[in-house]
Amino acid sequence: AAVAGLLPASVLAQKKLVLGFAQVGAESEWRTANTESIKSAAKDAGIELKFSDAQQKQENQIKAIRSYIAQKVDVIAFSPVVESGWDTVLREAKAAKIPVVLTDRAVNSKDDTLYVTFMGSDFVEEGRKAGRWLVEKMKDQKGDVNIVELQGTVGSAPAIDRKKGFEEIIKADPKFKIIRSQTGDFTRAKGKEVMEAFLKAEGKKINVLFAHNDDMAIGAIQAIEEAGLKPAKDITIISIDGVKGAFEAMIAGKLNVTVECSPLLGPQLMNAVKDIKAGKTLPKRIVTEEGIFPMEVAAKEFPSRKY
Ligand code: GYE
Repeated sequence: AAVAGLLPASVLAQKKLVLGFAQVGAESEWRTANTESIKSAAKDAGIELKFSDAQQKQENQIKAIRSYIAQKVDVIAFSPVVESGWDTVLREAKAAKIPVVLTDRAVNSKDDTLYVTFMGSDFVEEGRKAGRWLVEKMKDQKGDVNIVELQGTVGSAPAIDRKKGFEEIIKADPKFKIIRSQTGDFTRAKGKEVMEAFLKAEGKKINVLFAHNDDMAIGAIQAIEEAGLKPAKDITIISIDGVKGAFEAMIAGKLNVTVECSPLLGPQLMNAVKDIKAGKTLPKRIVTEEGIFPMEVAAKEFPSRKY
């Protein structure tokens, strides 16, 4: 305050808002696009961004949040790698009177006063969309439909919710059977590795792959080809995100469908930061709207894809 007294009002008015953002990592094309969206939106909004990458580790995110509290940033935002275990650090932020915004992934804390708002996709609905597409595609199939599932990061909101939404839809018909389900941690490398193991164990029994994100599907496509099978033909492949890599795979005839999940949360987040500092009340939940893209429309849609 002593220093502020020495500054002219015009300079004070321009004092930049500071946002501390604790990112999950750089595990996927989705995440890279999300980071890019946040960085460029901060720049456009004239907000000073402190950014950290937790390499998919909760302890790193907690450290980053604590350092933002110590630096007294105006707002903290983060995309929680897993759902649980945040109450202590969120209480610390609250005690320091620093508002917190959750972006992309949710926490399962019972105390919703620990954050201002949660903006991001409805992951359960994404899982349902994947399930509905499959039910329609296989409606004339008489025998069992054997599904293998590549789950996202264990304990993360998108992995939990996408599984839940997908199962909710397919359980209506007992012919749909999830015969293997394992995490591929949302990465291409792990997606490939786990798919190799699935193929080794189940071979030609596998009819469908449901991957919780495009990157794991893209890794799995490689494994399927290396096993001498045709992706999207011998094995129907469904994934989520709608990144460019998925559109390329669909155009090449190797992926059947992707459910959209938009990572372009940057502009919305910067608006929220400004609104919070202006004393406005935000809705507790801001849901991203999104669609679904089967391979038949991939070539037409590709030029207008932004991530
Ligand atoms: O689907 C995946 C990323 O949290 C929605 O995280 C996000 C997910 C996205 O690694 O590709």
